[in-house]
Amino acid sequence: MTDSAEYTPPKIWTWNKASGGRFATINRPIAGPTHEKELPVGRHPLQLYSLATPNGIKVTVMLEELLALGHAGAEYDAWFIDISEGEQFGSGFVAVNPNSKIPALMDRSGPAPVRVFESGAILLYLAEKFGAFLPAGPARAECLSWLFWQVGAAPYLGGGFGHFYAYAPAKIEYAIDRFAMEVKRQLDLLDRRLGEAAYLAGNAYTIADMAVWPWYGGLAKGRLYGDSAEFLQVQDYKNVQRWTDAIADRPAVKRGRMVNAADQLRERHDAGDFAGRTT
Ligand SMILES: N[C@@H](CCC(=O)N[C@@H](CS)C(=O)NCC(=O)O)C(=O)O
Repeated sequence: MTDSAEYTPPKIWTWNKASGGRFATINRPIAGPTHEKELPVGRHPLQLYSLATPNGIKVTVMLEELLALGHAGAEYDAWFIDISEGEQFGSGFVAVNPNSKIPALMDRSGPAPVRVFESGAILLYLAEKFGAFLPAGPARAECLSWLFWQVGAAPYLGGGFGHFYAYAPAKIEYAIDRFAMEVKRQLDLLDRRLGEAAYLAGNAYTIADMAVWPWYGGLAKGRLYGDSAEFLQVQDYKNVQRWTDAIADRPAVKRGRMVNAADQLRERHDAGDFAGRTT
């Protein structure tokens, strides 16, 4: 990396391993496995390979919500994937998610295992499999619109704002300004929508809320990116605050947040694993 603010890109980009910043050690310009490693398989129909990041929490919350509704087929084993150690590049993990990112799900309930990757796709797969948290009729379109909005919008929050505000090796005003503006716009968008309806798709809590809450609810409560809550003045988004609190109160959300967290429940294999634990 050059220190100069006046960086002129070379004709051909080459991989400079010393590019710096948090996560520099796991970023690389090629896909595929770096090493051979099989994944463990537990006794339940669903095998989740994940970590309690905002993307990971979406799925563990959904699974806990399904179990709370009585869907016994949603029982799952959740395995801890340490992305800081490069476990997402093991051959077994890459076979479940060729994109090498958590969360990744293997459904072993049928005659042949089905792999599902991308958190939005996993939420939709589970909602359709169990007929839950995805409304019918016009609310379905609204739900899918917000679900797809989230998977498109979050990289501006995490990869854009979060990266340049908290993780980049240098504070670059242009980059922080650009992404702070976009994230404030996103928060305002959500605030306006949540001023019209209790939840993103309407009156009911759906997979759209499960996708958006870990990111924008986390941001609204100061759980992401250092001092960003003050920097972005997140308390001003009153409807986002109300919605964030309502979802945080759900028992399944409290359980889902603990799963695959290094300091909580690294692995989850049974409902009894939560006993005696609090968020
Ligand atoms: N679009 C993906 C993003 C998943 C993602 O970025 N996962 C991160 C953790 S939150 C990860 O596994 N990073 C490891 C890496 O990039 O090597 C999704 O929604 O599932």
